[in-house]
Amino acid sequence: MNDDIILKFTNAELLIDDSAYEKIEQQENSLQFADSLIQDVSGSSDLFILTGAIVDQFLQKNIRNQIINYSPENNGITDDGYDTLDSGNISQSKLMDIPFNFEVLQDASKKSYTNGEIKDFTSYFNSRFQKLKALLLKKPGLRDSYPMKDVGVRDDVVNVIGMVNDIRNTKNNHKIMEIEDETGFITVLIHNENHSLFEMAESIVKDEVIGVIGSKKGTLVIASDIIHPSVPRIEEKKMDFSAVFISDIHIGSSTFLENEFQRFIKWINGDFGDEEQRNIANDVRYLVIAGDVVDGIGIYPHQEEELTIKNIYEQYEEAARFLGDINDIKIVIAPGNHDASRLAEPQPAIPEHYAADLYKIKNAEFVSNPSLVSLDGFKTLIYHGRSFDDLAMTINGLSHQTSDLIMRELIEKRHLAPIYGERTPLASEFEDHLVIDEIPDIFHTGHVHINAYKKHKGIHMINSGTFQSQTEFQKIYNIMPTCAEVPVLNRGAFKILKFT
Ligand code: D5M
Ligand code: FE
Ligand code: ZN
Repeated sequence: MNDDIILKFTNAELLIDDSAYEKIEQQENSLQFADSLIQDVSGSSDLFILTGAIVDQFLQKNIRNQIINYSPENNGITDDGYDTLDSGNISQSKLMDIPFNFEVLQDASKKSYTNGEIKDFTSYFNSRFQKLKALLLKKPGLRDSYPMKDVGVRDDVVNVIGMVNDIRNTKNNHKIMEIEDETGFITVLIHNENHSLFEMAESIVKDEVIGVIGSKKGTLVIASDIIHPSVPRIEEKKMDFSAVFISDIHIGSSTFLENEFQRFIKWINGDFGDEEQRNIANDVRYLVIAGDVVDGIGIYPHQEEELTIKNIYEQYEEAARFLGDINDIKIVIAPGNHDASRLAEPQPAIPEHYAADLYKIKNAEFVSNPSLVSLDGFKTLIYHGRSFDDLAMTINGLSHQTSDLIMRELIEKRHLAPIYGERTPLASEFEDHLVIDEIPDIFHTGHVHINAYKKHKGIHMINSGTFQSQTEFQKIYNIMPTCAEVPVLNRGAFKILKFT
């Protein structure tokens, strides 16, 4: 550790955490940086501990200031191209023409893919286990955990971390769960008289990784506590821009809502809606699309009967005609199960080969499903949501209508597709790319075609509905989509704009 940095903060009577320390130390001129940071935060009387997030905010602010004050091409406010808009209350972010501070933090597109041999399967599960175990080991209750092979020989409290092999109800309505680590396995009983634990265990699924604390009774372990990797409450940052989230456009389908989508494109360009709606549009810097851009071809039997565009290249050409009209907004595009990417997750970005015209759009960025991007410092986890089908089917009380509850489960389990081998095809990679190792500020999903929003421990969890009206398939399953209702994070406030 650099004692001089610590000394500066001690003298300023400020505590700093490890993450803040690392970020400060990484700066080119770390001591000078520490001075400016101390000066910046000294005004806030309620600051108790300086966290990594506060350092990020300071960095962000600094980048902004530099751009606005010093960059020769941004030496003033310009309204070029915005003369058709109501100038009454146009937000600053567009007028100032601040360059996008966009970064791809995690993307599986360019990682090497395996041929799916058995040894890969083993390394895949090992990767999942090790990543989640590392998160669990940080939990206070699990610091003293030990290998499962020792459960038989130790007399003290059972304290282990394992992957769930199987969980089921007994005939007396207790739960029996088998869990495994790299040294062995144990059978755990969750007694139905332990009401809160039993209720919590209702949402445990096969292949997730958990901590178990309990006591031995013969060959069984009676659970007294079960611990998920979970997330701490995150510190909420001030958002000084707006971002729009959509998914499941399904261009090419006869149920694609073309007029509604056209209105949406006009709105995002500031050419549609009342004054308030236009003001929101003028503040938008990012449009994130979480998959199912097109309806695709050969996705389900007899799909061609429901397609107006039967050629995948032409579907993407049509998508490019719509999205190509969007001005000055960064468009982030991830694939879904209807797009022309490999089906197994992680799905690489939509290939340029299929979507040449989309790739020509100046501000378009193509990322994998899932991926983690930074939108002006806001970490956004994008996942189409295929695993929601499995979770809705497996966990009592969860359904396609309550994807906010599903998203909360995924965040707590720190995995985007915890159940292996159901409807969500997962690639047997050497590494499990679906572990949520970084805590996002925004978690954006789609697939279920039904809007949902909840803030969980400071994370904005958004499901962005669809631009496709109810399909024949959805009629059978009584799925009522929320069509053309678009979620917006308007400077941190959640809003829904309707284009019906
Ligand atoms: O999914 C559109 C909707 O249909 C979404 O609500 C999920 C549901 N769906 C799709 N496929 C399945 C399967 N196999 N099981 C259960 N529910 C499903 P989309 O991806 O747009 O076709
Ligand atoms: Fe879809
Ligand atoms: Zn889908």
